[in-house]
Amino acid sequence: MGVLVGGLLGCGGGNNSHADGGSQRDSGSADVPPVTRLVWRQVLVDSPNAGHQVELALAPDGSLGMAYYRPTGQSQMCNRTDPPAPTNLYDIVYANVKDDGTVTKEVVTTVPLLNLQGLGFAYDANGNPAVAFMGGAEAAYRCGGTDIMLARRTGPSNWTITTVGGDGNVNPVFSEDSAQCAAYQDTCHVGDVVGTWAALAFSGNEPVVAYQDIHFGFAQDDFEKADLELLVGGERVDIDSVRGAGVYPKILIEDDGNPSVMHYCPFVNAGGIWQTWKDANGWHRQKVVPRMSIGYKLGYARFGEKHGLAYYPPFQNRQDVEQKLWYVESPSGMVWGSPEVVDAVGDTGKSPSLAFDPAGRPAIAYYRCRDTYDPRTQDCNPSTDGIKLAVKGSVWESVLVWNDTGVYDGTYVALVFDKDGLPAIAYQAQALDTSTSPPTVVNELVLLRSKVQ
Ligand SMILES: [Ca+2]
Ligand SMILES: [Ca+2]
Ligand SMILES: [Ca+2]
Repeated sequence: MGVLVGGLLGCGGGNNSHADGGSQRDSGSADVPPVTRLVWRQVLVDSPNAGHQVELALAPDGSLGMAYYRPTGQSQMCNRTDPPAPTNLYDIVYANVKDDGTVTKEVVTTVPLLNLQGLGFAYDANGNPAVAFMGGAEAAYRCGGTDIMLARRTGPSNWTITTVGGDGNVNPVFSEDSAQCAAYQDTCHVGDVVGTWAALAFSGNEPVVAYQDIHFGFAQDDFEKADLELLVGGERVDIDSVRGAGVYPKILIEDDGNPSVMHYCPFVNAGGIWQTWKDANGWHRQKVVPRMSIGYKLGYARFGEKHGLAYYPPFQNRQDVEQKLWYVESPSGMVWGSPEVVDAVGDTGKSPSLAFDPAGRPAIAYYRCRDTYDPRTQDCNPSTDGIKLAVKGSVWESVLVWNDTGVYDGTYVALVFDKDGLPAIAYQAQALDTSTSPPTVVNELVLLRSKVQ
């Protein structure tokens, strides 16, 4: 444990629902406590430099699993640039926390990456965890891993890693995409860099992996014309082609076993948040949220037929939308209502993670950057920030779950409901350790467990 544990963890603050990417059975009504009656305790999962882009899931055995990046502090030289340049090495870590607080951690693999751009985490039908990520080989013009990879746990500290794809040469499912791809010099098929923004879900034991194809992966044009690709039914397909889509994807598996993918397109030609899904009639897609800048990451979950999406628009000179937490719901998974503001106090809603509680109420865990709205700054305030949880009964009710002064508590946030139907939140706590010279940044991965007061 790091020297900041006392500072980070010392200040006591206070089913069957599935979080982002999970599926959800109807469970009828259930007794659920008001969010204001929950008390919280911290479990330190990893320190001193852990929790980057953490994803959280309820394991079939009732324990809680997490996958995240942990910088190794090491790098390797890449000769794709002139002069050669170092590429940072990151551990991908799987952590498991049992009810009694026992924490186990395993390094799944170590990958060289230019940027951290997400990972997918889920349990298969046999209860084995799996991680989808960008790794594998370098590309012609890009350093670090440039393939979409899948790691599946086959035993303690034992992971079988396969390459899902090394390039983006797969066919679009939409005929208009095929036409557009052809009009852009066959862009959707060229290049050798895939795997940014990986997402993972299981249809039974069959992995469904969403990821971007960024073609050659170095020019602005490559990102503007990125594809969103999907491994589904053992086959790779292109489900959104040459429009720059596929940022922050989340996958839900519907009752018929087909996927519904929510993803963000930051570019003008298709800007906004899109839903792309398959049913017995084939593939469909629609824009759910109009064009705006969206911050890391999307919350997407369902409860029976009801689907929900949570998102956070950062500063963009649009006071009507920015620096608030938003939610939009669909009763069917196909027709969406109007977006509603969940929380608008200060700069709030970063890293939103959505799950439904056992009564079918949407719940969102997120980071409040500061408690006052000020479009002139995007700096967070460690005194007035913190982890928040909002739950919608008849109206949205939100509580501050945790805020330690001097700590940025919530740089990455993930929510699930545990086997008792109570919310659990994984987050990264970031603080400066001034006992070292020079001071060092400490990134702790913390799991918050709740019980009814
Ligand atoms: Ca590649
Ligand atoms: Ca492609
Ligand atoms: Ca704080």
